[in-house]
Amino acid sequence: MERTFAIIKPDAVAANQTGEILTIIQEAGFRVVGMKMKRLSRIEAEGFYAVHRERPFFASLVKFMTEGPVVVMVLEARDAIRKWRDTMGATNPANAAEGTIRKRFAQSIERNCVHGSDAPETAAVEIAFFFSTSELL
Ligand code: 3AN
Repeated sequence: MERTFAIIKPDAVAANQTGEILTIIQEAGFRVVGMKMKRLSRIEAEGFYAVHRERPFFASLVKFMTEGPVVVMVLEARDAIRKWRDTMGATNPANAAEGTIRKRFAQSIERNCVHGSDAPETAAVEIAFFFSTSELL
């Protein structure tokens, strides 16, 4: 079993898509081992996306990620990291495959409704960024 970190981003929470996205997650066979709703501070969003600090879209990304509440989650499944990225679809919804969450709900490459870790190392860092061990059930 593997764990990955997921976010339902402010665009999807504001559009009341949280329930539908959770249904997709559960029907895909993930076990939700941690979940909370919170509003990211600027400091948290900058820290979380620190690898993108030099990118031209960084300031806009931080503004977007702090504009309203998000749902942060830890998902468990066999091959969870790849499986969740496949379920989300491509970063740019224009390139996302039919049936993926981003194809269905995302508005743009920035407002793309969900996040998923891209590798085991980043999953471990991202999970620890938001959850203590006792919050993973
Ligand atoms: P992913 O979320 O698919 O792993 P990353 O890690 O490359 O994609 O990008 C992190 C986030 O930064 C994306 N989810 C998206 O919100 C934003 N982003 C990525 N590339 C762009 C871009 N070219 N323009 C605006 N925002 C972007």
